[in-house]
Amino acid sequence: MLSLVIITGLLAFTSSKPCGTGESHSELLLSMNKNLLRSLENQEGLPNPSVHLALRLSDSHNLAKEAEHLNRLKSSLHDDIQSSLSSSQSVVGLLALYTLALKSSCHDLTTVTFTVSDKSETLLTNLKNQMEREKEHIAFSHRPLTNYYQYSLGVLALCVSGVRVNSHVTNKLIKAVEHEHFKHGDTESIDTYAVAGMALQCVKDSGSHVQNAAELETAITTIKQKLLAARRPDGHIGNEFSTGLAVQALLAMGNEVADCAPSMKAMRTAAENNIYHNPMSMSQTLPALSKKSYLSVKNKACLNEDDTLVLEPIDPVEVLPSQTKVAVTVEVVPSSGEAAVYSVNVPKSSSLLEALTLLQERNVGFTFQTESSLWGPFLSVINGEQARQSDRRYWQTSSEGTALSQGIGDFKIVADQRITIRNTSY
Ligand code: B12
Repeated sequence: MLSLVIITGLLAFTSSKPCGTGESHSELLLSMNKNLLRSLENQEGLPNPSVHLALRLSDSHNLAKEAEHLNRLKSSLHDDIQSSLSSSQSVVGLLALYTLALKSSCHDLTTVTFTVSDKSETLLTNLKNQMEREKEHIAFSHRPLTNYYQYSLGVLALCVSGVRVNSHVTNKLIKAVEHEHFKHGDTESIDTYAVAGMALQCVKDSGSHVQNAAELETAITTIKQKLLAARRPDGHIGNEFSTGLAVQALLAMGNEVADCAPSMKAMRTAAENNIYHNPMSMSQTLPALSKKSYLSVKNKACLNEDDTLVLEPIDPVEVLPSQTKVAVTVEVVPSSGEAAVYSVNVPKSSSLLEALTLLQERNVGFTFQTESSLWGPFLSVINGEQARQSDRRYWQTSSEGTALSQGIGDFKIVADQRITIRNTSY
C-alpha cells in the first residue's frame, strides 16, 4: 500500500515537471510560443511563413497578431514570390511554406494567384508547375534545381492541401531516399529525411500512390531507421537544429514520442539554454515539443481557437559590448586554394558577423557580402569571389575542422578562435 502511494506521488510529480526538468513542459511551451510571437515584431525583411505555421500549430494563440501577420504574408511575401516567378527563379520551398502557412490559417487557397507570362494561375497550380520543373531537373541531372529539402516541402504542401501529387514526382523522392541523396554539405541531411518522411507519409495516407505502394512503404521505413540511427548520446537527432523536424517526422510516421523521450528532453534542455533564439529554429522545434507535425495542417479546422496569448511589455535591455577581447583568426580558402589569413580582436561574445564586419572596416584586404534568407544572413561573397548556389558551391564555415552548426549572425565567439571559410562544393 505504502509503495503504491509513493509511486502515485512520483507519477504526479513527474507529470507536472516531466522528466525532472526545471521548468514544467507547458511553461516552456508557453514561453517559446511568446518568443516566437515576439519575433514578429522585430522581424527584418520578409514575413516568415515558417514562423506563421508554427504559431498556427500551437495550442495558444493571439488571433489578432496572427491575422495581421497573415496579411503581411499575403502582401510582402506574395510580392516577393511573384517577382521571383516572373524572373523564372525556382522558389519551390518558399511557395510550399507559403502554402502551408495559408492552409494553417484555413485560408481559401483558390483565391491566391500569381501571374506568370501574362497568365494568372492559382498558388497550387504554380507549385505544381514548379515541382514539374524540379522533377525534370532531377531526371536530367540527378538533383533538383533547389535541393531535396525544398522538393520534399513541395510534395508535403501539395499533399496536405488535398492535391493529388503526380506519381512521377513522388517516385523521384522515393528514389532519392533509396540512393541516399540527402546531403548537407558533406554530411547526411537529417532535416531533409525528416521533411521527406512527412511528405511521403502524407502521400501514403492520401491513398493516391497505389502503383508503387511497396516502394513507398520501404522509403518510409528507411527514413524512420535513418532518423532513429541519427540519435546522438545527448538525445538530439542529427544536431540541435534538425531534432525538431526529426521528431515531427517520427510523430507523423506513427512513432510514439513520449514527453520523457531522449529527443524531447534534449530539445527542452536546448530551449532552456536559449539555443533556439533564431525564430527559424524555434519555428521548426516548437511544433515537435507540442507533439504536432506539419501533417496536422491537413485537418486544421480553425474553430473555437484559444485567444489568450498576450505579450507582456518588456523593458529594452541595452547589451553593452564586453570589455574582454578575444582574438579571431579568419582563414579564407578561395577556389584557387591560395589561403589568406586575417586577425582581429573583438569583444567577447561578438557574433562572427560582427567580427567579419570589424575585419572589413580595418581595410586589410578582407571584404564580404551576405544574402538574406529565412535563417538570417547567408555568406555569399568573400574578397569578391562568389560561391554560387547555381554552381553548387558555398562558403563553408568551420572551426578546428568541424563545420559550424550556426550561421554567421548567430555564431558567438567566446574565446580565441580560428575560423576557416572555404569555398566548397556540395
Ligand atoms: C539546403 C541547405 C543548405 C545548402 C543551401 C544551398 C542549396 N540550394 O541547397 C548549403 C549546403 C549551401 C547550406 C549551407 C549552410 N548551412 Co544549411 N541548410 C540547408 C537545409 C537542409 C535546407 C534549407 C532550405 O532550402 N530551406 C527552404 C527555403 C524555403 O528557405 P530559405 O531560407 O529561403 O533557404 C535558403 C537558406 O536557408 C540558405 N541557407 C542554407 N543553410 C543556411 C544556413 C544559414 C545559417 C543561413 C543564414 C542560410 C542558410 O539556403 C537556402 C536555399 O537558398 C537547412 C535545413 C533546415 N532545417 O532548414 C540547413 C540549415 C539551415 N543549414 C545550416 C547550416 C549550419 C549551414 C552552414 C552554416 C554550414 C556551414 N558551417 O558552413 C552553411 C551556410 C554558410 C554560409 N555561407 O553562410 C543549419 C542552420 C542552423 C542554425 N541554427 O543556423 C541548418 C538548419 C541544418 C542543420 N540542422 O544544422 N545549407
